[in-house]
Amino acid sequence: MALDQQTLEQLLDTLSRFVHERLIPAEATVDTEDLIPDDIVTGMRDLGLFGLTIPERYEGMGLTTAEEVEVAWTITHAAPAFRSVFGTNVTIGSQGLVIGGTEQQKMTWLPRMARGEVVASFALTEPEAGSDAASLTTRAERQGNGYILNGVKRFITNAPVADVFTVMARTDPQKKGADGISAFIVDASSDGIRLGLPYDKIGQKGARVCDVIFEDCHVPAEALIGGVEGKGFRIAMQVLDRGRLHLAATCCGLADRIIDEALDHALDRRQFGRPIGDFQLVQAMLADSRTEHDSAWAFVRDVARRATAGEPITRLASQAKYLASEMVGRVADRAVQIHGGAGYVNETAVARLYRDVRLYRLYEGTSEIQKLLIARHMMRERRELGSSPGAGR
Ligand code: COS
Repeated sequence: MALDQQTLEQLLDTLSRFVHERLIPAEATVDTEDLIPDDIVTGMRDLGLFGLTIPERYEGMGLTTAEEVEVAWTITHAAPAFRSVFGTNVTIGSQGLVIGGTEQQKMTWLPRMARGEVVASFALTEPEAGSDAASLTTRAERQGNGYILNGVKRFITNAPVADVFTVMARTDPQKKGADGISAFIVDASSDGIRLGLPYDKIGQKGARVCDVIFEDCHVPAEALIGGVEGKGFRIAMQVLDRGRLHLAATCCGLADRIIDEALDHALDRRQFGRPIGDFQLVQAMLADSRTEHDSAWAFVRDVARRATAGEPITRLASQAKYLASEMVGRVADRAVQIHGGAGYVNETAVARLYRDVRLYRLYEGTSEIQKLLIARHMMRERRELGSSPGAGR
């Protein structure tokens, strides 16, 4: 259910204060210690951030997609590792259940996810199945009244702290592609689950990522999301549609923050007897960044509005993610350039954010996969509808 405008603005104001008073001051320490302090996680729980998109019926805030992107933009004015604390509960970790879960599955897990009592992770990627997600080989073999899971899931965000996983696994080995894949909601405390060591990433320090290894892990039949086999890949793709749009909004929030950092530096830093912002080559970088952010953000908001109105957004979500993730990469690169040598040392915010934003062109589908998806949809739309509508239709 949509919030009224005043409630939404109050929420965004509160989050903006949280970002500036609690998160930004903690960024440098989080980067060096690779850990988000417990009091910040508690603060996020108190603000209801774990349940932003979970329907109110299951104790979440039930934000519409249009509202969700405003929240994502606001919160990512701080380093993106903070968002990842609750990010999987809000997007890929919970949405499989929201989209395809049975009432029983929803009642069991969603209220606890919304309250931040459990952390939910999304386990799709494997060592040999990254961009080609439909080639995954993790097996879910029917045995008695349940399934036995075997396989390895790679680069799973929040796995080191997860209480529950949405796991995509092959229930029908005869079907090689998407059709043989089912989705399961798996309690992380089940026997037969082992975690790899946390990855030492180049950025987003504090965000936790590791492999998850299933070795004869028995799950009950009730763990099959929706109670029907063969729907797992489609569920995962629908989850990613919304996840990609959410990520696009976070790219825009980060870009806006980075532009502020660059602008402050351009005004403060003096060379040749004047602020470097007086020089036209610096001005050009600022102008390009501002313009690129504003256009990407306008597009993301438009797609979110369409999603809220119930329009299909698969292609548009890929466009938004591609556009915004490439945009924030360029914005961060220019900000480092404006900072000069200071932009290359980790005590400077833009140096850390430059490392952080690199991930956006990779996860939840690389830029190359987004382009492939966009073009595929354009061609299908032309074949089936006789047109491939642009966003301005
Ligand atoms: N919503 C609903 N259904 C979808 C869908 C979506 N967004 N996307 C695909 N499907 C359905 C298709 O309609 C198709 O079903 P039908 O055969 O009944 O039509 C089925 O799923 C298979 O889809 P498709 O043929 O497009 O699968 P491909 O193997 O060609 O894979 C890509 C498509 C490459 C786009 C997919 O594997 C992908 O997104 N890869 C990137 C994965 C990713 O983002 N990984 C990051 C990990 S999560 S952090």
